[in-house]
Amino acid sequence: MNRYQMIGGIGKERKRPFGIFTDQAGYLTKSGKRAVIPFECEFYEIIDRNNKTVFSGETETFGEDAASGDTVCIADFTGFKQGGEYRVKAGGKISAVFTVGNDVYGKVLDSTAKAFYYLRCGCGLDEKYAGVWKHGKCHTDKAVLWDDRTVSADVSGGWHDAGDYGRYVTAGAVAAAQLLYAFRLFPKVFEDRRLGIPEENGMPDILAEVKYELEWLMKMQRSDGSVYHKVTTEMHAPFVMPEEDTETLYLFPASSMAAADLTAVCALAAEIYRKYDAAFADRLEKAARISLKWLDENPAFLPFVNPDGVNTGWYAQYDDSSNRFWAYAEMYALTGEKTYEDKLLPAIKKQFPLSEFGYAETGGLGALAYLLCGHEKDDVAAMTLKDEFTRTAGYLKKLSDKCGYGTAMNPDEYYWGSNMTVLKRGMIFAVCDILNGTSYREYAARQIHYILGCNPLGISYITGTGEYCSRNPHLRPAYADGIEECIPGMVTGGPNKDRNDPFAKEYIAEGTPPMKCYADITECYSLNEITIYWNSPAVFVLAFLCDEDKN
Ligand code: 9MR
Ligand code: ZN
Repeated sequence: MNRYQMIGGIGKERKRPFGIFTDQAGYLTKSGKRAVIPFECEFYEIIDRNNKTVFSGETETFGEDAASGDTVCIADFTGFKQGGEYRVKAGGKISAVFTVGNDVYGKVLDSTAKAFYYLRCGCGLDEKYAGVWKHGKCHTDKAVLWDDRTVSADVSGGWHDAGDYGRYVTAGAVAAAQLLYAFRLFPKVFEDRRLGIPEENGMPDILAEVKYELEWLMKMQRSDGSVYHKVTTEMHAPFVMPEEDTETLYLFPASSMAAADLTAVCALAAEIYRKYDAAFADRLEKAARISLKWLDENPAFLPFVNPDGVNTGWYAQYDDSSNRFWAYAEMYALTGEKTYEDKLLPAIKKQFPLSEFGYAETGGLGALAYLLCGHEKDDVAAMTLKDEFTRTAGYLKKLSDKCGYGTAMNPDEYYWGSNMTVLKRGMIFAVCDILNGTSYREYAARQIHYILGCNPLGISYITGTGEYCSRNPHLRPAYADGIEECIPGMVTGGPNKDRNDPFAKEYIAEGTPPMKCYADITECYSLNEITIYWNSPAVFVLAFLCDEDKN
């Protein structure tokens, strides 16, 4: 059985229950509050749990929205500041329930952060932490070298990448780095935050969780500093629990992206963990230095090519310059050694995007490392990097204003994992807000509002959050555990106009507006999968919104 014949026949989606769209977690008392009404109407009301009208107003006409194909009106109730649980009512339709208050995103932040625990590999999930979603130890066998079947190594640990059970270095390093930056920029949000996961040396839980991935990443490093690109089975497992996936694990060849990303995330982590666990920080720094040496000695791009017949993820890249830039930037940030700065400065020539926080394009992570570091900086370079964030945020702000649902996206950008793009753009707004003082906060919030239900399907794309949310993600344990309630806190990929899987093609008619090319159906892996690097930008933006200092 493979990805294409998983469950047997395509199911039907649940009926969409709401006709007016809001963030189903809610709105901070002081912040902007907008509901989107996908039809023309003049007035709206806010009703409380007893159906009593507590606020009303006139809608604003937005007109035709290209990405959804809807003609929309906006109910802007920013002026309503009374804490409680409400719905919006207009034209005989209602919205899902939402909260107005001062801590509306804390719970969803907890669940999106804890999602990583549920994806842990190489251990069992204990009932104490995982509750009904506990499971046995998985993927603990040694992995065999793809290129030399006589050699095997222990690379157990880390997080399952996604709905599949593969573990991929570039994806893992970037997800870990986004979480580490969330901690670094919003430490107060995480310092006392208990996620209900095993504790580590008295460090904040978010760091304990990321440590689990970092330990695995270091196992993927070879003694010469090169780094295996991924460890997976030959073919994706069928829809079974992780402990039932006992096919041979393979270690696939090294890539220069893997070496660079490992260097970068270990250098970043070395600084952050020193305060909590000096021995771990020393190991991270050593690992970073070994891989950096390998990068220095191997300046040519070393691609990863999925061998014939292997159907697990590829994470293909055709250039590694943004990854190398990120590696040198983090090493400079960690050590202040000029040789690293000399290597990173020439890279700021814009042959790759400097504000991207992606699993492949990592220029924005390098830019953050340099801008936030405490060492002496080249003024022109620092200005260039900061300007790039500002320019990008300015451009994205315009996109958001042009969209009825407030996403900072062009209508043609809803491709596989579009929710990640929305959230990464939320990160850019948040970063800009931090670098420039406050002016983009509302735009960051709008990206979260869209993810949590202010979208033309009225669905919250985060499992377990909201009255109507993704419930059937393409996530093996979530299907195989037989438990009705889905593992919470998982960000699904979202609308994909290209409908890159046969089930999506069957279920969603050609010509459907991009923002509506989604279905909450397990089989639709190009719409409804989850991944660690779709969750990590959600954690980042939610942490930004939870940071009282930034409110
Ligand atoms: O997230 C990736 C998406 O951007 C690509 O378009 C897609 C096809 O190459 O692959 C996605 O990554 C998948 C990875 O290869 C394996 N694990 C699941 C990932 C999410 O679908
Ligand atoms: Zn596993």
